[in-house]
Amino acid sequence: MKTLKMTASLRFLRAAALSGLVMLAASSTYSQTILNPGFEEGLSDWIPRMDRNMSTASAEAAHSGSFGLRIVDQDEKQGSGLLSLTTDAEAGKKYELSFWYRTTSGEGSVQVSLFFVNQDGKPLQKKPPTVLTDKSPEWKRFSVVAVAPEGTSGMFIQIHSVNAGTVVADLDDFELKEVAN
Ligand SMILES: [Ca+2]
Repeated sequence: MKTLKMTASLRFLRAAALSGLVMLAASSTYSQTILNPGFEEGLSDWIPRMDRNMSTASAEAAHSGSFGLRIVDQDEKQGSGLLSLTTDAEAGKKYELSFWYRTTSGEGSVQVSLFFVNQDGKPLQKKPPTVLTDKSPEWKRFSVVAVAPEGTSGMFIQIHSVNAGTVVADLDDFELKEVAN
C-alpha cells in the first residue's frame, strides 16, 4: 500500500513537472543563447525542477568569474534538477553543449541533457542527448554534440545529479552553440 502511494505521488510529480515545462516554454520568449551561463547572476534564468534545494550558486564553485553552480546531493536515492530557459533551435542543425565540471566530494555523477522541443515546448526525444560526468577532482570540460530532430523549435539544458549515490559537484561556463554539420 505504501509503495502504491509513493508511485502515485511520483507520477503526479512527474506530470506536474512536464506540464510546468510546457507552460514555461509557451509563456516565455525564446532567447538566442543560454542566459546566465556562468552563474554570475546566481540562479537567474535557471529553473529548479524537483531540485530538492540541491543546486545553489556559489563563489566556491566558480571556474571563471565570481560564481558557479554547486550541487550538494547527499541523498542516496534522489538527485538535483535544474533547467535553463529555452533558446532558439532549428531542425537539422548541429549543436554542441559544453561546460566545465569538477567533483569536490562523493562518488556520484551528474548528467547534463539537451532537450529539443517542438513549438508547444514538448520534448521531442524520449532519450535526449546526454553527457554523464565522471569523477574529476580537477576542472574538466565535458561536451555533447547533437543534431536537432524534425519538428525542433527550441532547446534547453537539464542538469541532474544522478539519483543513486551522493556527490558535491561544481559546474560553470555552460555553452550551447551551433557547430558545422
Ligand atoms: Ca562563473
